[in-house]
Amino acid sequence: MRLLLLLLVLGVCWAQYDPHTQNGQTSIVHLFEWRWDDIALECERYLAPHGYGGVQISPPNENVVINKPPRPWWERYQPISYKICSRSGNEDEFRDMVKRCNDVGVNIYVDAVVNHMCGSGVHAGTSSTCGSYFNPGSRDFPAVPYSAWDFNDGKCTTRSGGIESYHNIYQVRDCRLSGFLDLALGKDYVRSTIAAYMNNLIAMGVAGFRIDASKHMWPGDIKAFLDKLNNLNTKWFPEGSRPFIYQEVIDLGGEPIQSSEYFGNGRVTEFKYGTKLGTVLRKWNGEKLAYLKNWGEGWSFMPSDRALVFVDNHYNQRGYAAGGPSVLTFWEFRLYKMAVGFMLAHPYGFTRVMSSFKWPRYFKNGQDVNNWIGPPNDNGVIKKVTTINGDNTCGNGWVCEHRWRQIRNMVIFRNVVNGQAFTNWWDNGSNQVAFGRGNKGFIVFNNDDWALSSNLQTGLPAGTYCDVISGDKSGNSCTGIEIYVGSDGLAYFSISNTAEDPFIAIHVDAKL
Ligand code: QV4
Ligand code: CA
Repeated sequence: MRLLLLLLVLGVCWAQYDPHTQNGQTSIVHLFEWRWDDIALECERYLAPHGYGGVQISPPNENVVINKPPRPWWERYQPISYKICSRSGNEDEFRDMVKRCNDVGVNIYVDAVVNHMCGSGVHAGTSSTCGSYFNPGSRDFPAVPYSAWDFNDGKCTTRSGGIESYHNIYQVRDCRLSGFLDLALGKDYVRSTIAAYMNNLIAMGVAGFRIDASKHMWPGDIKAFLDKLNNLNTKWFPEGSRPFIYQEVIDLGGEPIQSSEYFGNGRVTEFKYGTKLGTVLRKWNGEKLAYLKNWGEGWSFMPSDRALVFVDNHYNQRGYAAGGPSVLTFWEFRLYKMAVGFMLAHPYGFTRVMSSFKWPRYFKNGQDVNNWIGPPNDNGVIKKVTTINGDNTCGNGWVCEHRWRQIRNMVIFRNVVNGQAFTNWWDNGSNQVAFGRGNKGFIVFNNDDWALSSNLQTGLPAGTYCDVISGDKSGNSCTGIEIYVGSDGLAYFSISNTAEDPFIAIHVDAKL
């Protein structure tokens, strides 16, 4: 009885940290700015067959339209109402996407922008994705509805009404972030309204939420609306499943607000992860791969079971401050593939892969002045993701990092080694390292300026393995490098420092 109670309590406590991914899948992908009809197709034709467990989608609710063609991507972070109506599609298309993705075992996670509405300086009118009227000046959002009572104007004590210091926790929570009208989350009406929006999505079948700008909401206020959420739809999820929650808190240290304040509500984005990994792979500040031996909590990251990790996100890939210049992106594809490969091989955290669109980067005084530019579009209508024949890459300006062979195969690697310990670490004291995951997988990196050639203990059963970085296993042959593991678990690795991808990964599902 006591054990049962304990299990019950544990089960309940654990629930919101569990992404509820299906079929042993262990990673999600952010399909940034994709259309709902394209995501539905991608779930069926690519994500499910290649082991992706879910998709983080862009905010699905109505937002302000900034009429500056090609329209900034960031207009979607200025809500006007909770109608499911955005540049990615309407409610019918949204429902169709959730159903089709769920039907093939790929979950949908919604980016929930609930700290604020649009900017205070936006003109009143109907320039919104569904045409709903709004008036920021009088705090009127009749399509929700919200009115002046529902904002924090009275609670914020700065002269400007905006956040002036990140060292004052009251300002950060109660004042306007970049001018956005700050919702009064202390009010039950606001909490209930937000919960109703999220419950509407849960009923449609979504599996969880990224909570945007969580640092700017009191942890207790977030808890209050999360407590009002229903369990996931039993058409696809086990009875009693709680929505998966990950909160966007940028905590790089040095501020009074810390990620740990939010652990009670769910997971938290670990921004130190990509910042540090980028620094190490770039060999800045005397860093080297050998130092990754105690990667994770050893680097003063949050506990692994609270962390949502990623190499880059939609914000810091554009050079915005959250992480700084060390953050690696698809623009630096060689190091980027190594970073994502390392992340997916390493047991720390729950992993999110980024999938981007290209924009015309243009630097003035070291600043990318085009980083606001929105997704590929025709007169404002988001372009479809086209896939190039014969090859699996994407066209029309979509980068599709998640389809790059090295990344896609490491997503599969992570599924194969799931639950296995971090084992057989090896390093040369410099930038050549290797590690295994129990007796299921092994990975070797060479980021030195000279060749790697070593006999290493892989921990794997004897046999011939296909390197899933340089190629694929197809039938009983391998289109890339082959690795021979002896009966003692040892294998010889040779990686040139000028190799296209200077790393090798093998696992038991790619054994020939
Ligand atoms: C401008 C000035 C402000 C001024 C304001 C007055 O810059 O100083 O106070 O006018 O009205 C856009 C513009 C921004 C403009 C603002 C208001 O870029 O210049 O302010 O609109 O009109 C995204 C973009 C923002 C964008 C926003 C809304 O990144 O540039 O702002 O969408 O359109 C902190 C937080 C963290 C947050 C990050 C941006 O701790 O939580 O700032 N990150 C998340 C998302 C991010 C998103 C938001 C939060 C906001 O990852 O993508 O902002 O929802 O670090
Ligand atoms: Ca706030």
